[in-house]
Amino acid sequence: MHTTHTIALPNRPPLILGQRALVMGILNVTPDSFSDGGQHNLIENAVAHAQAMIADGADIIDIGGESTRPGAALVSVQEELDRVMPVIDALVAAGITTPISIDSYKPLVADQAIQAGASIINDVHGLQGAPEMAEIAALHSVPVIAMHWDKVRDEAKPIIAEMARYFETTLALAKAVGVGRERIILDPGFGFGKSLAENYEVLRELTEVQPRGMPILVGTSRKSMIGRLLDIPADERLAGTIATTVAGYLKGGHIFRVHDVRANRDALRVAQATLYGPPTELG
Ligand code: 7PM
Repeated sequence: MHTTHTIALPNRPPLILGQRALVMGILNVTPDSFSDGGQHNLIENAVAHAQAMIADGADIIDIGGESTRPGAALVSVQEELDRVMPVIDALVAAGITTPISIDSYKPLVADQAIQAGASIINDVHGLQGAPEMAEIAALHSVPVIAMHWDKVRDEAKPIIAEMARYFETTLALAKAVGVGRERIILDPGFGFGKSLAENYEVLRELTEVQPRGMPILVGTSRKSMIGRLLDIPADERLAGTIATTVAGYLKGGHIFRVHDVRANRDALRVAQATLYGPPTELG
């Protein structure tokens, strides 16, 4: 049912993707996220939050300094660096060995973050925002999460086919600088330029995300595809999020980017036992 993949990371054991789903914990370091008083406090709180997510079973920590929400205020490179870099340094200083992904479409931010200890690029522009992004991935030999976000797409065209064309471009840009597809994780980009119906269509047809057989990340946590359906605010969307996580797993998803690590991980373990039986060792 799940395709299996071993994705090399620099200075770390590889990511093993397959029947055991990986959980990526979201660590937002925007001023509105951990801001009950100054920069020092923000860093301490961010590290504590990362440690709590790791204790809850996070396999990857995704750190982002710009709220990527469609329509959100843009943040300068310097501002994003100022937010993200002290936190990465503090995570490394705290001895955290859980792989860190950098949620940024800015090549300079990705480059600095990797030099400081991040080992995965999470690019919501799918390597199509800046030509240097693929080069940064090549330079550091890191994997890339390539998310679909096509701001100029023809909304009359079927989403799955449009996404396939988009990812063809992503893979070609990567290949041109020597980043093979064994280093790329596809992400359909839930909530990014898609209608409510399209978001659910993509979740339903997750195995049809092209090229088929590549690893897939699902990022639905607390998103409007849940909130609009149920008419509830972000802080009440956990049950809906878990439904999308389990649905995405049953449809072949490999990595789940979530705010609520423990609840989603528990649900994924139960879903895994349902598909494959309980793990023989620790799974
Ligand atoms: C609305 C839309 C509100 C998106 C909040 C968001 C993804 C990501 C984000 C994703 C990958 C959020 C976001 N979403 N990176 N960054 N995949 N790879 O929920 O779905 O944090 S931003």
